[in-house]
Amino acid sequence: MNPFFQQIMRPIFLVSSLALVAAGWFLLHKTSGHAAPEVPQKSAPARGVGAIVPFTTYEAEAPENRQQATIVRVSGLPGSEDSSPELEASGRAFAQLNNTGDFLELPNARAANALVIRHCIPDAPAGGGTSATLSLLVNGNFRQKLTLSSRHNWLYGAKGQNGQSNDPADGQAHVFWDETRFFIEGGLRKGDALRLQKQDGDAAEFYRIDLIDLETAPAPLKAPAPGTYLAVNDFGANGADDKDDTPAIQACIDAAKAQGKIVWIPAGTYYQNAKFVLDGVEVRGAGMWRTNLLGATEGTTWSGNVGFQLDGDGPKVADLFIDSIAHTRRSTGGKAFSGSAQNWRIENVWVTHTLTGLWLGGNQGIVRDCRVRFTYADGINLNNGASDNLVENNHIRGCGDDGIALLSETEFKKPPSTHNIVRFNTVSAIWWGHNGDLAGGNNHIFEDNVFVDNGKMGVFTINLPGAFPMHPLTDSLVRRNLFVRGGGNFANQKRGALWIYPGSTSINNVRFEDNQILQPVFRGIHLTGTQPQTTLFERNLIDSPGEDAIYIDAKVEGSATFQNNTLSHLPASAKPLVNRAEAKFVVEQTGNSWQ
Ligand SMILES: [Ca+2]
Ligand SMILES: [Ca+2]
Repeated sequence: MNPFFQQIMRPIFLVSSLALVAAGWFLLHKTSGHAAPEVPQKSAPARGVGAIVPFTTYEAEAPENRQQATIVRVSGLPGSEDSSPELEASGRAFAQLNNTGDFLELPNARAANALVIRHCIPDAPAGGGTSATLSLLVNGNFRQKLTLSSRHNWLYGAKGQNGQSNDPADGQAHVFWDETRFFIEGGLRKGDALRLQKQDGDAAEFYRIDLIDLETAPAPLKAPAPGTYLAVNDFGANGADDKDDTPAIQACIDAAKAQGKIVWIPAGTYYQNAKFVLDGVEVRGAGMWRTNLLGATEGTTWSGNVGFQLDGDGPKVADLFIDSIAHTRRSTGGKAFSGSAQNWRIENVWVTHTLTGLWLGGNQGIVRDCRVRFTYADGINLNNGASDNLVENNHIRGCGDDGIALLSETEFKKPPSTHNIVRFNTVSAIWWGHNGDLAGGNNHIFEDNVFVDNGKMGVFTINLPGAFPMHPLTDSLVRRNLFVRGGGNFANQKRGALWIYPGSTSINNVRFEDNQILQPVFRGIHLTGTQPQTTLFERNLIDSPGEDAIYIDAKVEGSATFQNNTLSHLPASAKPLVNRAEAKFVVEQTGNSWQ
């Protein structure tokens, strides 16, 4: 274990006295129906699971809200080709305003100056999106109009596939939700009633609201210490006009590289038309609510025209917001972060509407305290031999592929990736792929994460498909995670909340300990694939599965040990454990609640 790894293994978070809310645990247990049993854990986390975030999430459908609205929920088990707003919604439910006067009200809101709405308004008849206002009221008094858009959501394609066309003629609709953020004029005091209402002039045929995040966005951060930085404004960038800032900011980056200084981007909105290359350079903004980098043109490559390429030793980006206008093809949005660097850092960055959030190789990097919302593909993906990296306390929602993935591909001819840690993250409402994906390499850890809701697949996978050959996965640990409502019916597979698939290479000595698997849509644990797998499941809880709690497909080879696991609220027609592989797959069971 190298010194870096030891350092990041220590608990890093000092929870401040600010009114921070552990997003995952509290809200989910408040809204998850009948209580799952308490099961003692073998090991204790440094704090509660999931990301600690400065905002509070209010699900629109929650019964404590006032609603003159239609509440829509998933009912029954999804078919393999199903796509629907409720299947892709957080909590698998939402509120819909149809008629003038309809509203959603939070009767007892927290103090806040900013909100995020996860919403869906109709698409244009020929695709490409519409926009419409919605009215915001506080304590019954009109405050402001909020302009919502469906430019990015509403994608189309063949049923059961991840189609990303804007043309409704190309097939079934999916990708129903987008997120938009606003400052609240005049702000909210604790206990105020916050209402979103369809009033005169709010012209969309319907307004679907999945959730609202309320937050007190901090004031703009101050510039770094005098003499340590170069400001992009001194190179011609202007965050108050609508002109392109790309050459000015890149010139500032290059000068900062030559002089060994930080790049400072003050509060403002800057337009970007080519990726910024950071060779070991540090870039800071005034905060994720204050410094905005907007991709202003459709890209032409997978890397796209927005965000940063990280190279060299020590590139760092912190405290800014990245948004892409791209919506015509998933690839044109580009990756907000690409490249392969040593000692990279990405902190307090908010990414949306890009192809991916992070798509990085490299070593000894840290991404933490970031938000990734609505990407066309993965939220955070470490690949290309990436090792000794930490993914911590990020909040990810609405990705078009894996929320957080560790890939160890063979195509780059690099050794297997090793020693990546993914912890204290919350990943929700993924429309394709899985919330978490551990695909090859060794000595990785996924711990203390909250993975919740997924439209098509499981919430956690070891996915080793033939189409993307990976190194074997060995000697890794998945523990103390909270997996909620995982599972989908992609290709009629009834994927379990945990979907373990060695399709082209093997899995050896992977341990699942002290995880809570709540309300899996189909199976809780689902072992499939054709290559050997050897796993241990110890002290996990499966509560309220939709079908058999543990399911082993017919072609699976290898062995699994299940010891001291707990199963509760099994449907009458379901079994605790089904081994269709029989003699080819050895199952050892000791001390489980169903024995
Ligand atoms: Ca919801
Ligand atoms: Ca400008």
